[in-house]
Parts: sequence; C-alpha cells; structure tokens
Amino acid sequence: MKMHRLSLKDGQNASSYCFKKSVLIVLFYLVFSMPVYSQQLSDVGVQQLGSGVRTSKTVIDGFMDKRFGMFIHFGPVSLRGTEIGWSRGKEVPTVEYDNLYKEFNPVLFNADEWVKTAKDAGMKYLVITAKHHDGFCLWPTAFSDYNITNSPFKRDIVGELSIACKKQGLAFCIYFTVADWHDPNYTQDQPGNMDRFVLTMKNELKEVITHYKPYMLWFDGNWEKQWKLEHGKELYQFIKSIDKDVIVNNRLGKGDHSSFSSESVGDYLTPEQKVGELNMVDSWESCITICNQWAWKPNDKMKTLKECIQTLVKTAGGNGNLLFNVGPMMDGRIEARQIERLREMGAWLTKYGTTIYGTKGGPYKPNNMYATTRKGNLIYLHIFERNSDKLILPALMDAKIKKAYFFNGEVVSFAQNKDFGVLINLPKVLPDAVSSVIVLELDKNAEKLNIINN
Ligand code: FHN
Repeated sequence: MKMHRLSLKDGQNASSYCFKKSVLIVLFYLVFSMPVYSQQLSDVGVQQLGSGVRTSKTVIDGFMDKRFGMFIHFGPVSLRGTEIGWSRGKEVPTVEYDNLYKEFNPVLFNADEWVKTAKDAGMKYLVITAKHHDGFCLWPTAFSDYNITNSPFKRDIVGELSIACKKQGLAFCIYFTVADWHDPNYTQDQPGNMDRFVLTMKNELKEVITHYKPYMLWFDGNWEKQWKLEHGKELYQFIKSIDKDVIVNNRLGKGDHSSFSSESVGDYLTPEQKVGELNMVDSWESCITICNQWAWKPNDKMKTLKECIQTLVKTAGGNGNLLFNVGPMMDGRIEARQIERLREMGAWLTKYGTTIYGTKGGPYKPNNMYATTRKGNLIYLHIFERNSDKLILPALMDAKIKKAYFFNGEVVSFAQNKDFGVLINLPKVLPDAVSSVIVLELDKNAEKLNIINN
C-alpha cells in the first residue's frame, strides 16, 4: 500500500499530526499481518485457540499413514435392523427401544473374527461404537446401569475387541457419543444438568481410556444446543491430561465437520458419507458405509468392489483416510457378503498397498477418471476408466517423468511438454478392472510438488 505523505496544514498542531501518523502505522501493521493470521487459522483449528496439550504431529502423521480403518456400529438396535439412535421413538417406540438390551444376546460375537475381517481387508485400525446416541454402553461401566452387564450377553464387547486388536496388530479406537438421548441430564432445560452430564462423560471416558488405552477417540453428536464449545475444550484437555497421545477427532467442539474453524476442537476433519476435498494441510478422514445404514439392516444395498476400491483410492488421492463402516447382525456376526467384499478389497491392497499406505495425496486432484498418490520420486497414477487410448494430464510444471510403467512392470509410452501436458498411451485393456496403477518415475521428489488444478 502506497504510504500517503501527510503535511502540516495551517493551524494543524503537531500532536494531531503524530496521532494520524501512529494510526497509519497501526493500520499498516494490521493489514500486512492479516495473511499470517489466515494462514494460522487451520493451526488455530488444530491449536484449540490458546495453550493446552495437543496431539503431536508425529502421532497424527502416523495415523494418517494408516489410510484405511474399520468403523463398527453395533448395539441392541441390531435386534430390529433399524438405524442406531435415530430409529428410537420413530420406527421403534422409545420404551421398546430402551428395553431392547434385555433381549440383546449376540452369542456368535467373536472379536478375533471381526478383527481378522478388518485385517484381511487391509485395514490398519478399528473403531467400535462403545456408546452411541441411544446411550447404551457396550462395556461394563460403573457410571450407568444401561450397559452390557445388564443384558443376557453380559460380556465386555469393547474389552474383547481391544484385546483382539492388540493381538492382531490393529490400532484399537473408541466411538463415544456426545449426544445421549437416554440420559435425563443431557438437557439444558434444568440448570446444572449438563454439568452432571459432563461429569458422567468424564468418568466414563477416564474408564475407557485407562482400561482399554484407545489409540483414537471418535466423538460424534456434538451439534445439539446444550453442548457448548467450552464443554468441548474442557473435555479435550481432560482427555489429554489422562493420555497426551490419544488422537481425538473434530467432533468434540462445534461447527462443520469438514473444515476447521475457531469453533473446532479436535485433531482432524471428519467428512461423512462423501470423499473429502483434497487437503494437504489439515488431516482428514472420510467415514462411509459399505451399505447405506450405519447399523445392520437386512438386505441393505452394498457397494460394488469397484465403488469400494475407488472410494479408498480417491480418499488417499485427496490425502485422507477412509473409515469404512459395517453393521454386524443381532447374533454378533458380520454378514458373509460384507466379509467377502472386504476380503476382495484386501486382495487388491495386497497387490497395490504400497500405492496407498504411507503415501501423500496429489499432485493431481482425484476425479472419476483417475487419482494420484505419491511417495519419494514416484507418482502412482490410479486409472479408473479407459475412455480412449490416450490419457492426458495437465503438465507437471516443475518435474520431468523419466519413465512410466504399470505396477506389473509393463512399460507405458508417454510424452510430455509444458504445452499439452502429459500424454499417456493406454493399452486396449487395463490390467486391473477396478483401479490400474501406472508408476511415473520423476527426476525429483514428487512429494514436494504443488497441487495441480486438473
Ligand atoms: O448420528 C450419527 C450416525 O448415527 C453415525 O454414527 C454417523 C457416523 O459418522 N455420525 C452421525 C451422523 O452425522
């Protein structure tokens, strides 16, 4: 901004001149410091506005390298095949819903089998709904009678899954609702109720963190008015005072789940039922159902293998994790067709896992034709559709492709220049029906390239 030189007009005294000058200096400072502030916004989202312990970048980077996890929505509602929490007082009358636990007896529940299904799918972590909005606790909590020990089943589903995860090398994580429609204290009608509610939440959280040592806490249900931003900040610091390394998603504060704001509390973004936007700054994880409903629903429409794999690849191509959801049946088993679909995903990842785990998204933005991930001086070009015998990509302005080949080693011919970009010659049939990978070997570190608008 061009500084305007001020001159003493008749009768104008020195002090007003100095005052104007200092106002200008302050204005100058404010205007030119603005970009710094906006750049810090996502940090603010991450930094919880002010001091206080927060999850280290190393821990979060380790989480983001995992790329693929299993989400499990399970509870007494599976006896009705309706949606967990939301069908209470709708498809299932409230009194009936709140008494389902008296029939809840998933005798075929086998934690090792659930975890093996996740592992065989190529998943690196698992999140169980220890407590969903209906308030039922799948662990023997001392702070509510509405828990698994008062069901015919009695066994600690959360505990058995934490042991099975540790045994099979998956990171064990806990979904913990903020909204609890069963708890009479979860209301702002009576003063003091929310304080009691938050105290119960703290007691239960201390219980699950100290007993099961979760790798991550997946909060949810933070949108109702009785839950305040201050509650979220208080809980975040409370959790950090128990375990400074436990990762916390961004549904403890308020505000939108897909972007950070000054209302955010948590370590990473959680877009839902959609692949998140490419984001190289803020960590993110899309949670998506393998069928449509979160909890089990008979004959619920299941995604095809192509949809499943391409969803995973587009998520990784956008630099995010995919938390893929199953809803086990009332007897405690995951449906055989879902196990089979997950096994097929695992087979694809056994072959192409290096193009997903521990990679960065970009430099191209995912679309319905292709997505890219990158590691070192390699770009992994995932091709979903073959619409012609050539695929044209925007130019890689500051890097040269030295060679290109399919994952099976078959050489791919290509041309590149700054004008028409990168032209890849495609064979008549792509080697993989759901997502074929062409490796582009560059003359420099691909992870340092800026995002290319395609
Ligand atoms: O209400 C919940 C829903 O039941 C499910 O748990 C999803 C999973 O992310 N989250 C909420 C809806 O946003």
